[in-house]
Amino acid sequence: MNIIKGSLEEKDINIAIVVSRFNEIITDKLLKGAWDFLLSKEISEDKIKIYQVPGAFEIPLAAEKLASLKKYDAIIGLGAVIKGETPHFDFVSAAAANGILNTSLKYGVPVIFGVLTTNTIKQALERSGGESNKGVDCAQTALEMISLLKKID
Ligand code: INI
Repeated sequence: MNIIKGSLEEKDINIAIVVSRFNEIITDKLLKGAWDFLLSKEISEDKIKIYQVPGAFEIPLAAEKLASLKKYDAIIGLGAVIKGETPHFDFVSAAAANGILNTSLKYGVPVIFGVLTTNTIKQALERSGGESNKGVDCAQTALEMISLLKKID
């Protein structure tokens, strides 16, 4: 049985990160996690472009424009949607998830879903810290998918 897997060793690649400003205290940590991980894998700083959008709802549009340029090997969307008293949470989180998926499939480029959807800020803090950080996971997923796609034939 031969299982073909992506590696984390791709280095000469271009990555775009779209990070939302809403809940910045969380998204700053996700961004730092992703950034530090990519640098730890010897991807040079000038190969990583970071774009800020107002909220998670806007991530898909920026990701779509970036994907259409056919310049980036992967796009990472980072955001934090925290449940409030209204259904707004459901609309924003569903729009971000669907939009990111659609862009990924439309352009055949990995668009990584790094939007935390939590009930509380405490849960979001737990998932954006030093031990567990969705930004790190997403950067790893980006490298893995870039590598895997090259191996699919
Ligand atoms: N955007 C987020 O990224 N997280 C949230 O928790 C959030 N809440 O709760 O409202 C949020 N709203 C803004 C939204 O993403 C858009 O920026 C706004 O609706 C304008 O399109």
